Amino acid sequence: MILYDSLGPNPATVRLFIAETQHSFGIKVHPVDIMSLENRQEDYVNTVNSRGEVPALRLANGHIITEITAICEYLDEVSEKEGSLIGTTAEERAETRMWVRRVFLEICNPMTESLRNTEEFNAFYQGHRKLIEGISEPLKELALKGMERLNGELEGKTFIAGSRITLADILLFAFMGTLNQVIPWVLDTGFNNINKWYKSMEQRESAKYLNTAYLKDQIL
Ligand SMILES: N[C@@H](CCC(=O)N[C@@H](CS)C(=O)NCC(=O)O)C(=O)O
Repeated sequence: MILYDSLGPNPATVRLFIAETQHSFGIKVHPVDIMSLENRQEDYVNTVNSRGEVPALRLANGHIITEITAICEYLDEVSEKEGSLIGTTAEERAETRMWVRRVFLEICNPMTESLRNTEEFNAFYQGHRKLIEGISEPLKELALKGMERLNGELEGKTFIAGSRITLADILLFAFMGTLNQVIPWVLDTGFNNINKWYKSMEQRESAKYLNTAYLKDQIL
């Protein structure tokens, strides 16, 4: 398998997920330079991802899977390790997917779109994404509202779904851990339970996969 990998929260989610499975998939990492717009060139768009986005996973049979939750769920299913980061029963899987959806819709997506719609990033995304003037601040407010709610829901829990680590934790940690480099407010909200949870995620072995420099010549 080949993982088309790069900077940013979406690729980081997949790398961290792979690390947390503790399984060696033998995936070759293929770095894509999004800063030089390699992902928007004909070659990548025609042969890897028609949406011009990373990450993408090329399977051994040549088929390509995109969208981070689809990639993570696929890898979880083919992993030969005991356990699952989605769930081992129908109820656990439903619970994980519930939290993944909440975390993505209420926090990760508004956070990312807030960044994309800042003046600083406007030129970079122009022509590739739909940008709306003046929307960055309201989206930040939405993400903060989502974080406030999650902060309350984390009370007394180790992980977002309770006592087991799931894709929901990995997703939020990957987004906060990468986006804070450009919008530092994501780590500076003062939400005590989120702060405690973030610090515990930072201590995990998988956290080093936030760093793309670490991936040079990696087989995951
Ligand atoms: N819905 C996609 C989102 C992927 C995405 O937005 N990736 C970003 C990197 S974090 C990207 O490709 N950015 C490059 C660009 O917009 O030029 C997924 O779930 O994988």
